[in-house]
Amino acid sequence: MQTVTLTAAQALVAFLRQQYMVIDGEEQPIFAGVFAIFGHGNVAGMGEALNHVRKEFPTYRAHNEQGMAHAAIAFAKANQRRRMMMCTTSIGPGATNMVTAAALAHANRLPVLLVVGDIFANRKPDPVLQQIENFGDPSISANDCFRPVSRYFDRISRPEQMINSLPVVMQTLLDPVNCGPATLAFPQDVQAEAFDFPTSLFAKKVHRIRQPQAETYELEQALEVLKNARKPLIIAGGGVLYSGAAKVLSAFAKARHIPVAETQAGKGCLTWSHECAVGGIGVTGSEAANQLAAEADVVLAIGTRLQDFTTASRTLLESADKTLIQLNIGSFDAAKHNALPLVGDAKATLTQLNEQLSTWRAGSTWIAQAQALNAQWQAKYLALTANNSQGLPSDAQVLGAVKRASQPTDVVVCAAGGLPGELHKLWRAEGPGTYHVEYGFSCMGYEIAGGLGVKMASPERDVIVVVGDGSYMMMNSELATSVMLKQKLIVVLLDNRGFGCIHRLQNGTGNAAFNNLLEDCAGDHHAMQIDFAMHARSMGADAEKVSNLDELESAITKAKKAPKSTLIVIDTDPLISTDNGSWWDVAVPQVSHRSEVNAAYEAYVKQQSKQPY
Ligand SMILES: Cc1ncc(C[n+]2csc(CCOP(=O)(O)OP(=O)(O)O)c2C)c(N)n1
Ligand SMILES: [Mg+2]
Repeated sequence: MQTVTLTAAQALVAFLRQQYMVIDGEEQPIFAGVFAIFGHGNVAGMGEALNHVRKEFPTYRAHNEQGMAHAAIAFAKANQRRRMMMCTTSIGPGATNMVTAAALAHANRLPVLLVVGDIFANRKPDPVLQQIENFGDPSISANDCFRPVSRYFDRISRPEQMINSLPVVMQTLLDPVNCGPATLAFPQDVQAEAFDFPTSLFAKKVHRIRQPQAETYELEQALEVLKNARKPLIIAGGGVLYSGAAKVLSAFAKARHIPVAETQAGKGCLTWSHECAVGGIGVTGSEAANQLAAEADVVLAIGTRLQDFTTASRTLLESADKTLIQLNIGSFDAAKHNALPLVGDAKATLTQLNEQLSTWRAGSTWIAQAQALNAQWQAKYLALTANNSQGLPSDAQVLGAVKRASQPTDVVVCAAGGLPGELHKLWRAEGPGTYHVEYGFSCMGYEIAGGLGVKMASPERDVIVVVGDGSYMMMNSELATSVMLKQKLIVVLLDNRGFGCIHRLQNGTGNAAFNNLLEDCAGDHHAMQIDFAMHARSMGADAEKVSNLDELESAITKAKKAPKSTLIVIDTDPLISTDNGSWWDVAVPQVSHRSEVNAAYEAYVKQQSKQPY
């Protein structure tokens, strides 16, 4: 057997560089590079291996491990899970800083390779700096925190374990069902240890994502239901985009007269102006989509995990007179909500359905009704996003201005706060790749770091990050990385002086204003006059504060021409959001000394009675 002597870290890097994917008929390396923050635990071993190949396989230094992993995860999402990155950290806090990002990738089913430094496998110098020391089990380290938030977890305690582990890492990262974070806990002594690896481990490997068709029995069941449907509705989730099924869906919906609503992850499957598009679905959806969902007799959910925001906490899709078909590549998802399962790849299975539905299409009155409802919603969109604010603008009005100043090819990026709801309802997405909202984990602090990953994945597009003051304060340091790496972002920061959406939620559950808006917090809120523009400027970005929507539009136009990242701040009203009449299950206290809470509890019980269980 031919062998080559490499350290375990060198072997990892050599292996990753040989993994390819066919994208649009062209072979491309799967790994675009590495985000690394070095420390003890990776600087000597991984650092040496990465430095050696830095020209062909770039390493990027970020400012926060969670941030860099967000960027890597966003990169994978923007590449429809076909290309990705590795992130490596030191042991201890460097590693655990990345646990939140692992959970984010896990919830969103997005691939990322996390290589976290670990304590010595030989245990000679124990306890080392940053070692947690589990008294009863020395095999446990801080990295065991990654287990529940990884799709694959291995601790490499001998270099030769790589030979078996690496192919499983690839299988996990590329499997459309199991896809998510793969974590290698990599003890620092093992990283640096040499082994005679078989050269076959480093042969070029070209991968493809599996796209299985549905099996006959489930397909026939679904066809039977669809052919008898009078009022069918499609819910398109992120799986449609990952499967590359957007075009097929667009043609299918058009030919079959089926309105299409979208989840957060699925938004952009159709352009907003598509004749079957009815907007977002659920708690943050359009009134058109939600009314159609209430009336529909058959709901075909495609590539969605149907989380509570999509189902309005199970009050929207589950009723005796509705049949739910779950077309999903994962049987775990397909079986949810007592649905008729249709297990298969979205593109392959939609193609099968299309072939076998023959001339069937839903009645023309149903699609006409959908179009009429959508027209009403579009009129509401125009009213809500118009530039006519008297006082501070609403989030919706800011989004209207951002949209007017942007191009159809731009990508909007967001994750948490009030903005994702407003975006889902009111952003006119222009097709796949133009809408990137992380709402599986809705993680504050994803926005700017995520924007960086999106920009690295789509250099030809302008990336517009919209972010609240709360999220910005939680994590903003990858703005400096965007300046250093010349990955230009346009960041629009909506400053409503606090956690506006949680303040509204608190109020909606009968609670008093407390600990959300700065003015309701302990301490001297007058002392909190954060100059966000100055802060961004100090990190090398261009920045300005604008005082109205006209200035905002001009500032975006200017930022689009600028060579580097720009942050634009605008003050907004924390009390206004767009109501679509839908319900979200947030547990209200059963007893309270506040009469408002007691009233909210009564209303809560009424809403709960609409849930099936
Ligand atoms: C890491 C993290 N911590 C807490 C939350 C809960 N949370 C959701 S939105 C929010 C407030 C966001 O404030 P801001 O970014 O200013 O947006 P706004 O609500 O004002 O629109 C909080 C605390 C979260 N989603 N993520
Ligand atoms: Mg805020």
